[in-house]
Amino acid sequence: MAVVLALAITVITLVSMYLFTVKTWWMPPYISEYGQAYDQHFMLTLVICGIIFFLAQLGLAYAIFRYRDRGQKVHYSHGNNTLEAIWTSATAVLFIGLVLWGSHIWARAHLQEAPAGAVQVEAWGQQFTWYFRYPGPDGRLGNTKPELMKESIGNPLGLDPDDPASRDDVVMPVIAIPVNRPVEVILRSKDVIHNFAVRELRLKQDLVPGLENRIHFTASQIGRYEVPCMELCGLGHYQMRTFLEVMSEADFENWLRENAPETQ
Ligand SMILES: [Cu+2]
Repeated sequence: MAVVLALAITVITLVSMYLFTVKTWWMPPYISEYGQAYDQHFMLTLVICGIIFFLAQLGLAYAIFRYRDRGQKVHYSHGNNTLEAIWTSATAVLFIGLVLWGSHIWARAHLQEAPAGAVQVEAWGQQFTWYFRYPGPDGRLGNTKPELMKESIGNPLGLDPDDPASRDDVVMPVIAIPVNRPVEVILRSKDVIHNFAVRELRLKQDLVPGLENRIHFTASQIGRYEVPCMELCGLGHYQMRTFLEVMSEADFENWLRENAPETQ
């Protein structure tokens, strides 16, 4: 039995290593300025963890095989405190080190301010749908009021009709952006925590009720990319998805104009 178990662990280890090495299931190519740095850091983490995984699993298989029951007398072991202390601190140093090493990539998208002139889009999460708001020709996102939020009259975000800046705001169920231009997305939630994630941008950020979380990026490839909600937000979470449409500058201007509200 021990021999079978040791063999099974070895086979599972080798198959897992193979799948990662030939990249059987892999990320789509990146389209943002963070892609290269993120992918490099991801590979570094994967290689380090892969080597540790490989050695640990083979060690386990070896121990199962070597110390299998052959009718010998059982020897009781208290373990080894020194070894435990060494590998626990080594793990801590390794993981905290990887986080510190990679944190500047994260900070570029999440903490640094968006470049001046970035296209602003407000992204709203709501169980279980997305809304995206553009400032309109005046370049200003108008006031919103929670008490005015009403889907049935076409005002899901509670745009305030008394604020002139709100009147030209464009509200859409998909997010369109121009290619090769900096975009700032302001993330807000109407109810619970949601998560805005686009694999191709290598970006992921929570939408937290009461906060305005900002991220920025420049998309370099025209196309249509999935935007799933990446935070389990309730029963309908699985259907909370929309698309990021990266367009040429001209197509984007047209799209905004076509979807502008009638009352101006
Ligand atoms: Cu959600």
